[in-house]
Amino acid sequence: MSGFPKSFLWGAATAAYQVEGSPLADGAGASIWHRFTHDPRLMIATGDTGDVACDHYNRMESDVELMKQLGLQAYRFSVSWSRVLPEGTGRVNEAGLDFYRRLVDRLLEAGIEPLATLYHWDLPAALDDRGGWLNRESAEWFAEYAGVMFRALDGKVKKWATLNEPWVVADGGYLNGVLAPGHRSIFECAIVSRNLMRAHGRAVQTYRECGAHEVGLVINIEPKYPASDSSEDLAATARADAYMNRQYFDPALLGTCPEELREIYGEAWEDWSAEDLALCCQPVDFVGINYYTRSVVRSSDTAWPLFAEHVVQEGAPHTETNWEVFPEAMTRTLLWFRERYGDLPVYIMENGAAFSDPATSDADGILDEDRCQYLAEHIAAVRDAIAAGVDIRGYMVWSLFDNLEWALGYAKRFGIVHVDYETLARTPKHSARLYGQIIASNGAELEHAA
Ligand code: PNW
Repeated sequence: MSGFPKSFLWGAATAAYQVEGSPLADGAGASIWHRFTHDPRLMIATGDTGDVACDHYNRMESDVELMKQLGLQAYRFSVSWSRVLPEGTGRVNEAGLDFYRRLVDRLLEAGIEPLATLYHWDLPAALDDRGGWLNRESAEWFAEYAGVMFRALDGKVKKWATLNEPWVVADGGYLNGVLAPGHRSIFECAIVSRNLMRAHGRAVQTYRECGAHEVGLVINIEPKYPASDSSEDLAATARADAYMNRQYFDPALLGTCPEELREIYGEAWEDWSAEDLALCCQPVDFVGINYYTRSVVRSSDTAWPLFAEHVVQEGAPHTETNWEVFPEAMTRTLLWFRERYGDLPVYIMENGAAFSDPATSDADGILDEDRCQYLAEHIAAVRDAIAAGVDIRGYMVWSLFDNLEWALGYAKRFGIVHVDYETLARTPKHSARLYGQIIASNGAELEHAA
C-alpha cells in the first residue's frame, strides 16, 4: 500500500549535450550548443563546454550497467539531431544513429525501458544557418528527423517525446539570450514559440504514420502564486502563468492561445492561423511534466515584457540554482493540469535539485542529505496527486549524473550519481541509494524517508 500503481515507472533522465561529450565524433555535425559554448561572448559565466561532459558517448555500456545496479526501471535520454543528420536534413549518418541503436539495445537487455526525447535544445548548427526555429520550414525539418528516428527505433522505444520544454527554448534562447542560440528579440520569441509547436504537431503526425506506440511532449510547469491579492499582483500572476505554464500546453492540448499573450507580446504578437492551431493540437498519448519550483509574483513597472517579477522568499529553503524548495506546489500543479486539460496520462519527466556536494561522505558515498530530502518530499507530493485522482504513470529524477548545466556549466550538480570531472569516475550518492530503495518498495520506503 504505497500509493503508487503497480505499473508505476521509476527512472532517471539526462539530455544528449549535457552528458555525451564527443559532440563531433563519428561524422556528427555541430549543434547550436557546440557553437554557443565555444563562443566566449555567449558562454560568459564559465567557459565550460560539452566537449567531454560525462563522456557518456564512450562509456555508455558501463553507464547502463550502473543504471541496472541502481535499480532503475526506465531511462529518459535525448537524441542529438546533428549526430543522426549532420546537416539537419537529408543525409543520415549511420554511425551516429548507431550510438542510439546500441544504447536502446543495452537498455532493453538490462530490463530498463528507454524513453526517448527528440529535441532537448541541440538544434543542428546547419539548420540555424537557415534561420533555425525562426524558419517556418523548421516544422518539416523536424518531421523528417522524427521519421528517421521512429523508423530506426520504433518497436524498441515505446515512449517518444517530441520537444523538451519549448518555453525554455524560446525564452532562454531567443528572448533573454542566455541559452543557445543567444538571441534577444521578443519578435523572434513569438515566432519561435509557434514554430516549435508546429514542429511538435508535424512530428506527432509523422509518428501516427509510422508507429503504434506512444508519443507526447514535455513541458516545464512552475506554478505562480500572487504576492498579494491586489488586482495588480493578481493580473501580473496571470500573465506569468500564461507565459510559462499555458503558452505551450494550451495550443497543444486545447488548440487555443492564452489571451494574456496578446498583452505580453504587444506588437510582436500575431494571431495564429486556424491551420497552425489545428496542426499544433494533435492528439497525444501522454504528457511529460517537469517540475522544480514555484514562483511568487508581484506586479512591476519595469520588468519588461511581463511587468511581473519574482519575489524571493527569504528564509525559505532554496537549492543551488536559487530555486525555492516547495513540494506542495507540485501536487497543486498536477491537480491544476488535470482540471484544465483533462485526464491524460502524465509522466513526471524531470524533478530534482542542484546542491553542492557536502564535504562529508562515508563508505556508501556522498552524503547528499539535502537532495535525499528534496526527492522524498517531491515523490510524496506525486503520491498525493495520485491519491487525488491524477493519472500519473511514472517519475524520472533529474538527473542520473552531475552534468553540464547549460550556461551555468559544471558547477551546478543535479546528479544522484557524482561525476569527477578529472577522472570521469561515477560514484552513486546517498540519494541514489535512497532512490533505489524507493523504487524497490514501489514508494513504500517514503514512509521512512520523508
Ligand atoms: C530543465 N526555469 O531546464 C532542463 O530540461 C534540463 O536540461 C536542466 O538541466 C534542468 O531543468 C535543470 O535546470 C530548466 O527557469 C531550465 O524555469 C530553466 C527552468 C526550468 C527548467
